[in-house]
Amino acid sequence: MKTALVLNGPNLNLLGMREPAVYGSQTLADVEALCLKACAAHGFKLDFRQSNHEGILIEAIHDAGRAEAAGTLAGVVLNAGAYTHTSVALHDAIKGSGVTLIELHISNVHAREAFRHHSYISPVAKAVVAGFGIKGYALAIAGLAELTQTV
Ligand code: CA2
Repeated sequence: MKTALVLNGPNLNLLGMREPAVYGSQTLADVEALCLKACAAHGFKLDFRQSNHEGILIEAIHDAGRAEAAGTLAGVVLNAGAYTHTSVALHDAIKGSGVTLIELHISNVHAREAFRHHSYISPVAKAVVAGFGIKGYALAIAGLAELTQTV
């Protein structure tokens, strides 16, 4: 059974505590429970993480690239938070690791402020999910199953 890594970036630990109009009222623990269900439905083990530190996210992506090459990881669902719009380092890490990665956003970033319209992740992502609220995590996991299906 392969693992799906769901990686969450800065401030996503605050989910459900502020800005419910944008991000909903469910917490990151609720997101993890939803991901666990989606992974079970698609035959994945779940590795669910959050960090506010760019370097930790980068190292997790490097490790994920090695795990995918070794055949133990299906790929990554990444909500890079605000690093989406700023991080050349994350872009380079994704490209360099060769990992299969789905970019995810809870909100529709294209319907928000102009500074959220550009993503450094999109050019190196296999696919992008945005605007479905936290249900997008389940959709991204289903997408990862679709992308990695061998039969
Ligand atoms: O829509 C998304 O998932 C985002 O990746 C969320 C990021 C934002 O910077 C991106 O533009 C879009 C923000 C994550 C912080 O989430 C908070 C949740 C509750 C309270 C404060 C921040």
